[in-house]
Amino acid sequence: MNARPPLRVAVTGASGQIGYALVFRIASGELLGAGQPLILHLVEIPAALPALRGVRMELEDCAFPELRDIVTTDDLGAGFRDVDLAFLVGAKPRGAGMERSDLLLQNTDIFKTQGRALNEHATSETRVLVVGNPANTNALVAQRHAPDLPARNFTAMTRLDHNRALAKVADKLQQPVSLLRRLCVWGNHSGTQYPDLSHALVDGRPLLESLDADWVEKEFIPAVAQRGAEIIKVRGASSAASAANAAIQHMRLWRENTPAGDWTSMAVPSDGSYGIPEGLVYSFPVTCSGGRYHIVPDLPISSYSRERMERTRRELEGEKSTALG
Ligand code: NAX
Repeated sequence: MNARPPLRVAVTGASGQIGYALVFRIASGELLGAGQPLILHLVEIPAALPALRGVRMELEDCAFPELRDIVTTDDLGAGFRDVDLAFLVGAKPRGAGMERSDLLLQNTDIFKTQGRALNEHATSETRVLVVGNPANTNALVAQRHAPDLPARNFTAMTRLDHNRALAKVADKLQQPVSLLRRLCVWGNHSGTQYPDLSHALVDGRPLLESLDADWVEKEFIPAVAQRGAEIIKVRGASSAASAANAAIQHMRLWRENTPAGDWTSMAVPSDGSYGIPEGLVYSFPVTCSGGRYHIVPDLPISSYSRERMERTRRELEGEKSTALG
């Protein structure tokens, strides 16, 4: 008989497209591993509760062996109480004619409320991943409204951008993704992000030896940064399965270890590394071990990289001042 206590996993926006792609994979054991029981806390706005009931029924119909209970709620107290992991996916989408600053402010309200609820109902061990956009700044807002929780527990997702970069380079080199190491994405999950190949290796050799600098600057960086928009154009809806996949990877790597000699990209509160102001939620290359992430230290930064890193930093500081006044 399994003696492990269940872990509690919260997902907001659980009946949205990413939520629908995410919760079944979590319930199947892909996040926590076989033999780890779990309880899902699925959080939605009142209007989406009927759809959420449908998601719950489908989860029940999967008869997942490790899924011990499902909480469906529009109450953040019930949603976040004692959760071990929180995926904050639900957010206000950008409507027609809406300015980016309007989107930012409407989401600021949502993430202020969620930060306060986490502060009250979650624990100092709760790990938070913000997926809902603008993800970095939403994570910053939630963190600022949860003063009793460790700031480092609040992160935002750039692993989807990291994966897009891996896939693009693998395709260009006609090499499997498994041979690539040490790519990273710096900064904001937005068009200013900087997917950086300067430290990357292919089969142990510096990757830039095999790539033309012009291709990197003119094709690779814009293609990765604009991939989300490209998916919307082709699919008629934004990335969902690939976002859910990246969210699971982000949390798994955080709880477990990054493979030896490799990194992942995570947007985390800066500790001042690379001149990024402390507290700004900025994507860095990180390693994970012992259940913690560590920003990769002391990488040499070229003047080109510095300029790109600063551009995305400036955008994040602008978002921060709009969101926090
Ligand atoms: P959907 O509109 O399909 O689903 C969002 C769900 O969130 C809806 O069911 C809605 O009812 C719910 N919701 C809204 N406000 C809520 C609140 N205050 N509390 C709880 N639930 C709430 O969007 P979806 O495609 O699932 O995308 C979700 C978010 O992920 C969006 O903000 C989107 O921009 C963002 N993304 C972030 C990515 C990243 O890499 N960080 C990539 C994919 C995606 O674009």
